[in-house]
Amino acid sequence: MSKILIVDDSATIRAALTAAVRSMKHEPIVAETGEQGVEMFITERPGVILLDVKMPGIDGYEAARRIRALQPDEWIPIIFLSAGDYDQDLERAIECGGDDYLMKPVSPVVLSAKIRALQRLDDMRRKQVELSAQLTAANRQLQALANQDSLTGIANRRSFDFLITQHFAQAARQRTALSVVLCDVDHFKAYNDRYGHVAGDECLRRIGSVLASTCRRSTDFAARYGGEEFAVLLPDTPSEGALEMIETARREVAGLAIPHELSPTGNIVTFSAGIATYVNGRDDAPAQLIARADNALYRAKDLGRNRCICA
Ligand code: GH3
Ligand code: MG
Ligand code: MG
Repeated sequence: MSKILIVDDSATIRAALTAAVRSMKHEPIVAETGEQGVEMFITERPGVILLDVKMPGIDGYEAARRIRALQPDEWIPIIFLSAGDYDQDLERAIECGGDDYLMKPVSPVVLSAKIRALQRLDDMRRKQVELSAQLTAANRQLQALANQDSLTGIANRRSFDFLITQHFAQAARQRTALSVVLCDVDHFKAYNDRYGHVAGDECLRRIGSVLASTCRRSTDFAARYGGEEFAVLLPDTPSEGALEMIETARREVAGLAIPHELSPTGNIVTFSAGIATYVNGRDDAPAQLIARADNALYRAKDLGRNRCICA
């Protein structure tokens, strides 16, 4: 059962339509003028509107226009009722936002069939709107998954590559600093050999979450770069700031004291990091900046690991 709004200035027609709507097991709501019809549309939220064309005050066309304007993104079936010239009125009715047109006197059988047909359309439209909302949500979820590393849950290489391109261009344009940190877990092959890959995976998860949580600013960004390597992007951050950030993360990972009895760096899991900072057009492209960070990382490894070195 749905609410059917009847708008007609004639008491006889209102009574006839009310009876017809009741016999269809719908709930009739009645308005005597176009203005009242618009009001009742707002307060009653009917499922279908039966709208007389000729009424004192605003006519049916104007009432339909106002109703459509109230809900530009919604659709509610409107059937015009008129005694006028069929072809011309029908054209105008559709133009004013109506969906169908009935000649008076209205046959209850025809009215019932038209209401059913329009309700079917309305149901289909609702399902479509719902489906489209589900699709949007699924797309959003997919987008998030495409940018996420499945092991650690932090961002992946793909989103890092995308963001570094953006931030590099912005740093060049606005003459700001952009720091990149590459981190590599120390003696991780030995860790896997000694404790197994499952433990290795868990270790990477814990390091990833330390790096992500050490990113304080909303533009700071940590990603798994590949294997046991992580990358951190720090826009608008000079090398001293980047060093401070990654030292905090390094100490925190060491503080986890994950046992690694084959590691010479204190028999715990540690990582090394290389920092490079773009400033004053120093690098031509993101790849060059990353290469400098990579060189610094190699130096950190050479100097004994478990340390952070600036390029
Ligand atoms: P270094 O201190 O010089 O970095 O030594 P390393 O052993 O960490 O370096 P190497 O590149 O020789 O080995 C990296 C190891 O990281 C090899 C591989 O077993 C491990 N690894 C890479 N990706 C994953 C992963 O997703 N899960 C686990 N468990 N291990 C991984
Ligand atoms: Mg490595
Ligand atoms: Mg390593």
